[in-house]
Order: sequence, then C-alpha cells, then structure tokens
Amino acid sequence: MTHNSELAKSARLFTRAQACIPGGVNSPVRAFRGVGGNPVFFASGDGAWITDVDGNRYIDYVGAWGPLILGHSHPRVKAALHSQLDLGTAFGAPTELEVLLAERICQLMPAIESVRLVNSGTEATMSAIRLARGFTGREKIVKFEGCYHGHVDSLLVKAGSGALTMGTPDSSGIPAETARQTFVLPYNDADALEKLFSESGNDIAAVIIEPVAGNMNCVPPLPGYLQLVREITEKYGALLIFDEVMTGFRVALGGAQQLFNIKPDLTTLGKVIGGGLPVGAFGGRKAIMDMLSPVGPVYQAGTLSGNPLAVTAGMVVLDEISKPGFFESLTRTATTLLQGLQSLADNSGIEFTTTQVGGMFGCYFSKFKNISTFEQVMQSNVSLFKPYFHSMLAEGIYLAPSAFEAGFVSSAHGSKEIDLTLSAAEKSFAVLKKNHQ
Ligand code: HOZ
Repeated sequence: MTHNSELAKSARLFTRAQACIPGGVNSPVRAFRGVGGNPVFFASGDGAWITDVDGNRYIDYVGAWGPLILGHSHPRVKAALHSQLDLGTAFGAPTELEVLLAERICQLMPAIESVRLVNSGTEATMSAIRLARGFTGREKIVKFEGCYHGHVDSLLVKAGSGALTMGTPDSSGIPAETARQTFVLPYNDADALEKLFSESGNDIAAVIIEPVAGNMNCVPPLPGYLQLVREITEKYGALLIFDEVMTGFRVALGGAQQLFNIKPDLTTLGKVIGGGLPVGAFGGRKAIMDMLSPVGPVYQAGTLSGNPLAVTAGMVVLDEISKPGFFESLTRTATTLLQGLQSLADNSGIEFTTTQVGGMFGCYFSKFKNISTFEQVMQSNVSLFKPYFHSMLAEGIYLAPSAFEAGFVSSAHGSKEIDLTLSAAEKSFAVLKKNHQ
C-alpha cells in the first residue's frame, strides 16, 4: 500500500481552518488533539475506501461515525438522492417520504409505535429527555458513566466520546442546577442501580442508556443487566430510553432492543437511518409520544426535520439492510477482522482485547479479557493506542482517532480489505513492540 505520509494539503487546510473554525474542526473528535499531527481532510469515498485531499487512500473503519453501513457512495443511495434532488430539497411541510420512513421504523422496531424525525442524535436525546419529564412530571434523569448522548446540557455529565477524549467529560457552560438533575451511575453495575432507585426512584423521570456503550470504545451489556434496568424502571414508573443512535439498525436489524429482547419506552435513533445525511429520530409508546405538540403540551420542532434528502437516503439503507443475510455477513466481517487482530497482537506479546456486537466493535490495549466497566476502559493503555493509530494511518487504515470510540465495518468491507488491514496491523504491532514496550 503506497502512502503519502506528508498530508501537505491537509496540513495547509488545517492551518486555514484553525483561523476561522474553533480548533479547526466542526466536532472535537476530529481534531486528533493530544495525538500529534493534523486531522486528515477527505475529498471522496467509495465503498470501504476514502481518499484524502492529498490523494492517499484509506480503508475506513469510522464510516462517518456509524451511518455508512453500506459504505461510501452506495450506488442505490446515490441514485435515489439524484432523483430526489430534481424534486426539491426541503419543503418545511409534510411529505410522503417521511411517512414511509416513519412506517418503516415502527415496523422494524415494534417498541416504537410513533416516531418523530429530527436532524441529529443530539436533538433526538434532548427531545426524548424533555418528553420523559413532561410525561412523568418528574425531573431527575439517570445516565451512565462513559455513555454519550450528544451534547445535551443535562447529559454532558461524565460523558464519553469526544468529551472523554478531550478530558472534559463534564462540560463547562452547564448550569450546576441542570447537572444536579442528572444522576450518574457506573455502567453494568446492578447494585448501584438498585441502590439509587431504592433511595430516589420516585423522583426519576427516565433512565437513558446506550444498550451497547459505544462512546467508551465498545462495551457490551453484561448478561441480564438491561433486563434489570427494564424491570426497575417499570417498578418505579420511570421511563426507559434506549439511545440507539449508534446501535440502531447497526448491531441487528431491530437494533439492540431486538438483540437483547427489551422493550424500552422511548428510543433515540440517528446515523444509519439517514444513510450519511443529517438525521435523528425519537419514538416509542404512542401514549408518551402523544404528549408532543401539536397533540400535547411538550414542545419540539425543527425547520429541516424529516428532510426529503435525508429520508430518501435512510429509506434505501433500511431497504438494503433488511435483505436476508445482511447482518450475518456484516457480523462475520467484523469477527474475521477482530480474530485476526487478536491473534496478531497475541503473537507480538501485546496486551490487547476486542469486543464486538454485530457490525460494531472495540479494540483496547488492555490486560482485561472481557471489558465491561468504565473503570476497565480507563485502565487501558491509551499511550499505546496513539502510536498504533498513527502507524495504521500511515499504512492506509483509517481508525477513529480516539481510544474511546467504537469502530464500524460496512457491507463494502470484503476479504481484500480485511487482509490489507491485518497486514497493516502486523506491521503496526511490530512497531509498538519495538518502540513502546
Ligand atoms: N457521536 C459520534 C461518536 N461518538 C461522534 C460524532 C462527533 O462527536 O463528531
């Protein structure tokens, strides 16, 4: 794999970007801060591959942070978008397309009886929290350490993703009173959950959880944990919100709720349902959703909500991933990759652990064989991740530039891409062994 390691155009663009965009990026996780080097500026994508502005090609395991489950520039997605472009890009009024997507979501996730489309995962979680408070008449919410639900005030407390990467899991600018309304619990800790509910259960409007935590890398739920969360919320009359922005239509066709057989009261969605265009959604029991304006008193709105282009892309993606065998194949791809990485790391004598749920995965430089807690995540060797990331980048493999982000495969990743990735990893592990251990 030839690779131009200079990234000269990216470097020049980053200099210009820093002059007019805070930190030179429109979302902090893109910045590589603290890792050294510049963010890579991309020009195009095709299947599992992306090309930067300097002409280097990479195999992409970020997939735009999850949406691109079919890979870049999927022919059907492109064709549908071209057709829709001729018809118009926004009406600020109802369209048939948004009805079709809403019907499809309700059909694929039966816990969602009614759904509202928004423009991002953040909007979805923010709205779901307001709705839960409006429905229950309670104010407290519960989230889990290392989980990230977008940059919503009340949820940016001990948050994962970029907040954790940048060392700011508790953002400034959030009123202390708002933060006080949020209880934070350790993920996968049944005792802590039971204790909190026994003390304050009647004040809790909702528990919001990533059913597979994807913002402290990738931490699957322990067996029975989500069932306990369901039972305890039901017992105390608190709503259970599954944040499936990342896991929805990604870990299984019906999301994590299908995989773990749990019926949440509300679900938040994003990423895959927009096929790479900006979209989000929140939905759930009709009785709750009917609290929303114009039917009920909880206000929520958006100029571009249900945008025809985003909905068009989302419909094609849902159609493609509904084809028989799609998730079996996606899961197999991720498993082959992870088994290969694990055995290469083992052969190099590097402490390394992987996690996987469907097409979503995590890699940790860690001595723990099963990662299930935030504490274990924080004990992983981040100083090995950084040179690994850069070595893989130089070898033409684009990983998320943070030790705390999940990775994704797409249906466009085939055996050629996996083989190339594994040979890049073999070289990278050798470099780590030589220089860092
Ligand atoms: N929510 C995405 C994954 N953690 C990251 C998107 C971003 O912060 O740019």
